[in-house]
Amino acid sequence: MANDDQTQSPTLENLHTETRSFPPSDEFAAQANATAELYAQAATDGPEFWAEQARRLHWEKPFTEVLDWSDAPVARWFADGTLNACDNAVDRHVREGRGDRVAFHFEGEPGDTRTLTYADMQREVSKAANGLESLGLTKGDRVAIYLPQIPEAVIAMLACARIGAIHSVVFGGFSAESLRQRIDDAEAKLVITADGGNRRGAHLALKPLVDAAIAAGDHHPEPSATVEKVLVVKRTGQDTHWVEGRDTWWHDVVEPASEIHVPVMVEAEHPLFILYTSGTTGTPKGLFHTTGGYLTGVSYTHRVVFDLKPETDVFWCSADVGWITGHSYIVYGPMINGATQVLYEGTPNTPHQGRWWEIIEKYKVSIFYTAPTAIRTFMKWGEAIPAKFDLTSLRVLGSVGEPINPEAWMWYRRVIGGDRCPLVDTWWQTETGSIMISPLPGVTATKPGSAQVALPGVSAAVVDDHGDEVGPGHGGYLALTEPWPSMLRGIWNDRPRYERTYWSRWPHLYFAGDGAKRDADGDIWLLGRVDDVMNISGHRLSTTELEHALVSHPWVAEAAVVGASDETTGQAVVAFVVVRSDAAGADASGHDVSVALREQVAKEIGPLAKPRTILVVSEVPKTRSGKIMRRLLRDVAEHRPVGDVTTLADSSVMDAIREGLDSGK
Ligand code: 6R9
Repeated sequence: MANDDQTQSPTLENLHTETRSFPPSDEFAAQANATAELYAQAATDGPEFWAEQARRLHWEKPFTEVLDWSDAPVARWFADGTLNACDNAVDRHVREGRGDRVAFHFEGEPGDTRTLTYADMQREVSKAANGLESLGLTKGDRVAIYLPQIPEAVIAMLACARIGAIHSVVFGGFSAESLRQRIDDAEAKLVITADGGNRRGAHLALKPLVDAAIAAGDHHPEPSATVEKVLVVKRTGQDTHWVEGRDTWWHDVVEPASEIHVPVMVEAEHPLFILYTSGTTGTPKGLFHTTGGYLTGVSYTHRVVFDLKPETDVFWCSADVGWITGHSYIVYGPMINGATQVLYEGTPNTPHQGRWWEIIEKYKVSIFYTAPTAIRTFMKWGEAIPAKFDLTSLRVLGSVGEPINPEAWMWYRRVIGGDRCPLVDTWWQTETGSIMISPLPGVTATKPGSAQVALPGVSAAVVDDHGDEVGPGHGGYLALTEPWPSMLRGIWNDRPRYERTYWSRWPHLYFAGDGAKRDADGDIWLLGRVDDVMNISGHRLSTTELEHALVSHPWVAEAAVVGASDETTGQAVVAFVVVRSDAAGADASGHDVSVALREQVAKEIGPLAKPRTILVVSEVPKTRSGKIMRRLLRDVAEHRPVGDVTTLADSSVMDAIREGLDSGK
């Protein structure tokens, strides 16, 4: 969310410098989809560059208009063209002779598998689209999808797109109350769910949460006014309460439906989906994306950032389809590009800590896209685990979701990528729809910890409080300076909030909410959300840089840093660290760890950044999408009762941290 405090100096104290650099190999560069000329071409062509990318899609009616920015900050791209997202992601491949290519190798957590070719996908989405229409759904209706990570989640999204309905996927880990909020805000007519999913070897029920969400309850005296039907996929086979007349089985509606369905062509600006993202305050924002521009952005970036060769690569994005990463880099980008993918239902340590590496070996995954939080977890488990598997099929690695610590980057590159794979750190947001800042494999010499450069066609800047660009070596705020096709078109039903949140800080600049710096080479470093900036004795320090410094110590697997108010220094650094299981010399009392890590920070950043307090914990609290919840740690550091923990992936983490503190650590 936008930070309204305009008084702070934007200059961050950036003392960490990175000298390691990994230029692309000649072999990789020779075959890469991206070339250095792309930057020059995009700069010369302006919006026409995007029109060229958009023409790779299949348009029923080709567009003649490119960008209409007259109603800024709501853009219209390719507005007089018509197309269908599902037709582009599925039917087109069958039409053009690629029907036998595998679209998904699905792997359930219990070990069940399913292979779906593009021709299979066409049959499945057609039946599902006919099923949805038989339930009375039509163009423009909203559908809430609350499913585990199973093929039906992808099929349901694409079936909505096929009939012009707007999907709103709610991550299966969210509570009934969160689901209800999202159903109400979008006025969803249908909820698609499952009896349950598989999680850590157990059956996790979903349908009871849908029942609770729709019914009257503590927060809602009335039942949902909009939901007419609930469509239920049978996944686990567990007992399920049934509301006659409202609930129907997916297999009863979809299985008997016809395999023939003509996709409903929509205008380029027809909304494709709503996806809710939590702000730091207030209700979740229903960000929405439209069809033509979004599909252009995700397919272009997927092709150039991951160097996809659809005939030979196997792509695996480990995100959940309930997040933007799953929307853009499981469903729409890769499928438009005709990729073969892995879809995995479960957790990385079920039934053992090598499950992901086993999957990479089994399906010969060649492009792997995951999050720093996962990498740090694997570092904690130790490199002996991935060493047991053959990972030589890998050729490109990607990271997304948070700044990746240089040491985690180096570990990912060496242990998983065998020192051979280009590693792309991709910065983007639900709002941006597709990757905005990233190295290009085969072109960019990569630098551990930095997302580096705006993609060809994207205009990013690091600016100060006045919106003026800072020079090399300086910090400020990340802004995007020109409209791009996959930009959000707004917050559902709330244009004022859209303008206020993203466009009010500086005129004509999109405020991303992230701190950033330019290093001496002009490369961009992301420094976390601006609310995560600390002010220590008048020096502005980024929590991210401190965390990088801590994680660069061999004992530390993970670190979360917050600023706690301090009478002397204004704020003081409090660090929560997870010690690696193989850390030799770390004393369990935390005493030696504190001494060593304070020195480490002094050495890497400077004495003023030395943490006042270092607390050794077993885990740091994270949201379900893997972002550290510093707000809760700040409550602990400032001895306040801990705030709302409902969006935590595991709420017991905070109890454990509290208990650790109370027992004198
Ligand atoms: C795709 C996604 C967006 C926020 C964003 C930033 C952080 C994402 C990052 C990164 C540093 C990266 N973020 N990728 N920070 N380096 N490579 O995560 O979307 O869930 O909307 O989060 O995530 O803070 O503003 P979303």
